Amino acid sequence: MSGGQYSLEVKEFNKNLDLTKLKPYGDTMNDGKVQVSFTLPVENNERGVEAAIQLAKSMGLVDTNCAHHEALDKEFSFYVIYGSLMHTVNYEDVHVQTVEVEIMDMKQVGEYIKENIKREVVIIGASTGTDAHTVGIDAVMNMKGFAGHYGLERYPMIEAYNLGSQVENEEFIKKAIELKADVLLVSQTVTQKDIHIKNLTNLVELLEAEGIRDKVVLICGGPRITHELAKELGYDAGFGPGKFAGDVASFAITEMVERGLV
Ligand code: B12
Repeated sequence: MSGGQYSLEVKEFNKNLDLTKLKPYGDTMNDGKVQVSFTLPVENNERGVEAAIQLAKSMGLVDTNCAHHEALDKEFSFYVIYGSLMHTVNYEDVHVQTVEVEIMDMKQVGEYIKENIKREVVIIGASTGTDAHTVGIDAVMNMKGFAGHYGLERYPMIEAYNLGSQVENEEFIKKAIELKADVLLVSQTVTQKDIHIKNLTNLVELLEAEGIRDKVVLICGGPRITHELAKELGYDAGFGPGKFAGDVASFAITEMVERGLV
């Protein structure tokens, strides 16, 4: 197929795309195809399958079919339901708060600090409260990094301290004061019963009580953390999956300079 023919076909195909009525894409535009999977606390049999299909219909799925079902235990069964979603979303009205900063690579970060801050930047990080997950904070901080992105420990002009997991907020603040930290990184993975909200809020309150909230750049991150949530909770920024040391470092040092924390 020639290039011209191909782009003509793509144009024809996209004609049916209306961003004000966005739908999932399966194999034809606007078919709304989705797959949902869930567990029901009932036996794996025809009745369970029918219950699963009815639930899928109540979610707004039509042309449903049960692609897979299996017993997990005597009284628990797992379902995969395939169908077409009736609902649409107006993509033109979808707005999200994101961290808006020019992302620098490791070398550029070092140069920016030398030029604008003129001393090493101290960054401490931890997974706080009862949270035992370390992989997220390690991904951002460890020398070897994650998914091809080196961690902050490798960055020139950055002194990075990874305190690990299950660090109490009080202990975290004590360490921040002791190390004269410029930037505080908090990782929260467990969100059951909104434990992350309570923990993150408590940290801000303690920092305010110590009178140091305005003197540091405060950043949180984790699989369910968004920039919007972080801002709501009193943080300077929030980072979720797909973000790495470069994103965090770029934001932190730009923020330090903008706020005169140099
Ligand atoms: C590995 C793991 C564990 C390991 C952790 C080992 C370790 N040393 O970390 C162990 C087995 C110990 C564990 C325990 C538990 N776990 Co667990 N665990 C996982 C698992 C499989 C992977 C998490 C992970 O490592 N992701 C990889 C990292 C790289 O991704 P990430 O954290 O999102 O990090 C990225 C970004 O979010 C961001 N980021 C993260 N942190 C930060 C911080 C900053 C400052 C910044 C800028 C960015 C940033 O950068 C990273 C790179 O892009 C997940 C399920 C899953 N597949 O995700 C469950 C999961 C997180 N665990 C879960 C649970 C419930 C638990 C337990 C409570 C289970 C139990 N009942 O005992 C305990 C928790 C105990 C405790 N006190 O915390 C649930 C959490 C549910 C929830 N929403 O609350 C999950 C989702 C599993 C599930 N589906 O139920 N777990």
